[in-house]
Amino acid sequence: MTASVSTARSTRGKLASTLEADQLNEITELFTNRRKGYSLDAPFYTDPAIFKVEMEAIFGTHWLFAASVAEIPEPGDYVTLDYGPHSLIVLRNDDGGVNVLHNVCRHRGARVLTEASGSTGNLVCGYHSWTYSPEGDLIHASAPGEIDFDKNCFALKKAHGRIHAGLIFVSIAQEPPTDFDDVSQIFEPYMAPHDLGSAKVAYQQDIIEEGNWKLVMENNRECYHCDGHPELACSLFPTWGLTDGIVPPHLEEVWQRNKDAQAALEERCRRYGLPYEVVEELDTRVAGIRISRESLDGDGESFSPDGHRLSKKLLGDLRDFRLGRCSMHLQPNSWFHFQSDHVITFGAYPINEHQTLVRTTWLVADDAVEGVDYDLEKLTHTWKQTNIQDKAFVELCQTGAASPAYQPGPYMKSEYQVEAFINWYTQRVLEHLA
Ligand code: 3BY
Ligand code: FES
Repeated sequence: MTASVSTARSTRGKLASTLEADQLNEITELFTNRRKGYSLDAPFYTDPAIFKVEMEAIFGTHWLFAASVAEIPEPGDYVTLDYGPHSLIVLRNDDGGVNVLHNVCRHRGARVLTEASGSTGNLVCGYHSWTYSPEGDLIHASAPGEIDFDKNCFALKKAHGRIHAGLIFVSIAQEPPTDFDDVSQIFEPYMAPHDLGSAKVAYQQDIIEEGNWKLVMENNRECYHCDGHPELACSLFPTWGLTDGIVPPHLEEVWQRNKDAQAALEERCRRYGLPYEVVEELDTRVAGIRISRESLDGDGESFSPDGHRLSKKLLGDLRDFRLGRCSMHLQPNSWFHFQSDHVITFGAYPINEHQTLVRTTWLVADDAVEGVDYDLEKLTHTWKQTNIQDKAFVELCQTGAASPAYQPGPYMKSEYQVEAFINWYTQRVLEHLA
């Protein structure tokens, strides 16, 4: 907490230099006067100045999911991660950890690595061949006839990286919030048994949604719209949005079936020593989190039309396919579905105030053979379709926010996680602006 506040103080100076004082006051007022329980005012989705504030207060301050270790299994493997004006290199080091470096050459600022992923020894800038070690130290900068200069002063700028249960997180803050220490301890026991260290990438999909990143997140945080996901709906019990005690007569039978399946799932988890309690701290923590382990319909194993497994190989040391889905939401920009046979990770990376990159990665056991143990089309079908449908929903809302007729509307009870996301977001920005 103290750490994030001190970062906020040091960066407010930067905001003040890039935004007019009037503009900053206006933005602060918008955040302060927001009508609770209602969707945000239009400028939150359309105003480049607010985007600038978010790039500092949210994406410049907090821990962000970057990739899983399955994407960079060997020393020297890297991914580049771009969001807003930032580009980071996330490189696996010899110690099994990650080096996180700003992808901006210290000579004249060229991007050093231009590929989305790869494997490298030293990092060589393509412009004038300044060469950096994997730790980012400048080790070679030859220019004929040049007087010597102190190379120590021109290392690539470093950011923070950490790995928990095979998930890699980065932060570009000087002092990232320490609350993540506790949060990582909360989610590790849920995710670690799936052992992403012995998983491989089956498929990765990048889509650009023509919408503000918060619309992407809001859409992800509710299933009120899940009738719009016919493929996903096959593996979910059709009881989303319902609360105990208010079940319409035609859904009583399926409600009971879901309850029985959930009880059986929890019994299996107890038997295998897997945690199944719901964690609900979406806006009560600096590193907001939600975890729930939920039964799936049909065979209850995976996101397939009949709930049957999509890969024949169990992940990690798991001993049972019928583990439903263990879903995790992390503020500000990621969500995950862990099944016994595969894991799907999602990250939303803002490009600007009206465009967002959504990266989805499907992971299977590293000894699973494509075409033998899993069919790639079947493995990816449900979430590819769901992503296309979600993209359309987000884009409808972005168009609406740009219209003069747009006015914030009320969140329904089943949208409490959307509200928690918005509460978390506004609280974090207001702290930063304080
Ligand atoms: O990832 C999910 O579970 C959410 C639920 C509804 C929209 N999105 C598909
Ligand atoms: Fe990188 Fe010149 S800009 S070496």
